[in-house]
Amino acid sequence: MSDDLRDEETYLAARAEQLAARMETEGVSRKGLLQLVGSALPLLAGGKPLAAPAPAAARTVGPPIRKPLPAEWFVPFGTNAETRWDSLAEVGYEVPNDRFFVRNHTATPTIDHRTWRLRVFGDGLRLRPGAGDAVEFSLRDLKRLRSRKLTALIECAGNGRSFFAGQQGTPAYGTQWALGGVGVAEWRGVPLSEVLERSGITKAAVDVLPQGLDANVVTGGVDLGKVRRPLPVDKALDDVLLAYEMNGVPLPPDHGFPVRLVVPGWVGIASVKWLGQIEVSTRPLFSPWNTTSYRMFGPDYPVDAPPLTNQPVKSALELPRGAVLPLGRRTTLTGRAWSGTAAIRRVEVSTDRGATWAAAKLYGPNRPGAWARWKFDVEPRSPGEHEVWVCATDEEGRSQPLSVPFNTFGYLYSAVVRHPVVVA
Ligand SMILES: Nc1nc2c(c(=O)[nH]1)N[C@H]1C(S)=C(S)[C@@H](COP(=O)(O)O)O[C@H]1N2
Ligand SMILES: [Mo]
Repeated sequence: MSDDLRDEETYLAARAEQLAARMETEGVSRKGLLQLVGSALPLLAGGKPLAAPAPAAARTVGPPIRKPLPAEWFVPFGTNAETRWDSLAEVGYEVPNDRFFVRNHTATPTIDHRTWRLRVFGDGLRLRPGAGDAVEFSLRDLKRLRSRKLTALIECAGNGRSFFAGQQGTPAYGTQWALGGVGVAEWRGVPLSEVLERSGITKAAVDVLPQGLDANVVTGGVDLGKVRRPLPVDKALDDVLLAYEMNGVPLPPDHGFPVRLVVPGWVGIASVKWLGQIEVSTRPLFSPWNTTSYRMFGPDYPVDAPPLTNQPVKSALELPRGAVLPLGRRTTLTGRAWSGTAAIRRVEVSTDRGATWAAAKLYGPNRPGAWARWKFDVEPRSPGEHEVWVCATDEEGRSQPLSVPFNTFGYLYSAVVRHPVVVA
C-alpha cells in the first residue's frame, strides 16, 4: 500500500474504490446497496474479522443510560437522550456532565478500571522483539504520560434529524433528535499520537481502528460486532485525544469510563467510548460504521460517497419551542453556534421568516472544534405566532442554508431551524 494513503483525500478515494470492490465481491450491486440501505438492513456489516478479542470484560446491567435523566434537562429516546437546549441557558461554556447528551448503540457497560487495558496491535506497528503481538496500556500507564486538556464539542451525526420531517417533509430513518445531540466539555487525557508512537506505529500505517467494550450491536438479526470506526492515520496523529477526564472529573460511565476517544470536529461516532483496543493497519479498514452507516445515501448522493468526517455549521436557541415572548418588552435571546471545521464568524437572526436578518452579538470563547455563544435583543410588537430563524457562518465562510438535500439516515442537518415562539 503506498504512502500516499496517508494523505486524507487519496485515502478517501482509495477507500471508496475498495468499498465498491467489496460490494462486487459480496454480490451486491450499487443499486442493490441503495435498496439495502433504504430498508436499513446492514448486510454489508463486518469487514475482516478482528485479530483478537478485547481483554477486559464488560458487564451490562440495569438501564441503557446510568445517570438520571430529569425531564427539565433531557428528552429520552431509548438508549439515547438529548439535552434540552432551554436548559443550557443556565450553564456556562461547557455542558455539565449531568446534562451532557448520551448516544449509546446498546447500553453503558460496567468496566473495572483496575483490570482495564488498552490493547494496540496490527501490521502497522513495529513491535519490539519478544514483545508479543500487542502493546498494552493500563489506566495508570496512560496517566503517567503527559496529559493535555482539550475543550471540544461532540455532536451526533444525526443531530437535527427530526427537521428533515418537520421542515422538509421527508422523514429520515433513525432517532428523531431535535438539536440536543451535541455538547462541549473540557476533556483531559493523552494525545492518541503519543500512544501510537509509543506503540511503534510505522510510516506504512494508513488506518487506525478504535473499538469499544460495550456489547455487540445487533440490528435486524445481524450481529455487527463491537462499535468501531476506522480513522485515517492523518487525523489519528493530529488532534485526537484519549480522554480519561471530562470537565475535571473521571469520565462518567455513560460518557466512556475509563477512556474514550475525542475526535475534534468529526461526527460523534468517531469518538469511541469505553475504548478497549486499537488496530493499526497498513490497509484501509472497514466496519459497518464507515460503510453501511455514517455515509450519505439517497438520490442526491453517489453510492460511493465517502465516510462522514467533519460536522457542518449549526446554531441553536436556548429557548423552548413555542416559548412565550412578552409583547412590547425587550427580551434577550441567547444561543450557541458551532462548526466542525472552524471558529464562528457571525450569527444572524431573522424574526420575519428570512426577509431581513440582523447580527447577533458573539460573547465568550469562540474556539474551532467547540462553539461560540451569542445573544440578540428582540422587542416584539405584534402578538401571535412568530418564528425566530438563526443562521451561523464559520470563519471559512460556510453558512447554514435554508434547506439541505435529503439523505436516507438524516445525517448532518445543517439548515436554518425555524423556531416557533408566541408573542403575548
Ligand atoms: N463504544 C461506543 N462508542 C460510542 C458510541 C457507542 O454506542 N459505543 N456512540 C457514538 C456516538 S454515535 C456518539 S454521537 C457519541 C456520543 O457521545 P456521548 O454519549 O458521550 O455524548 O459516542 C460515540 N461513541
Ligand atoms: Mo452519533
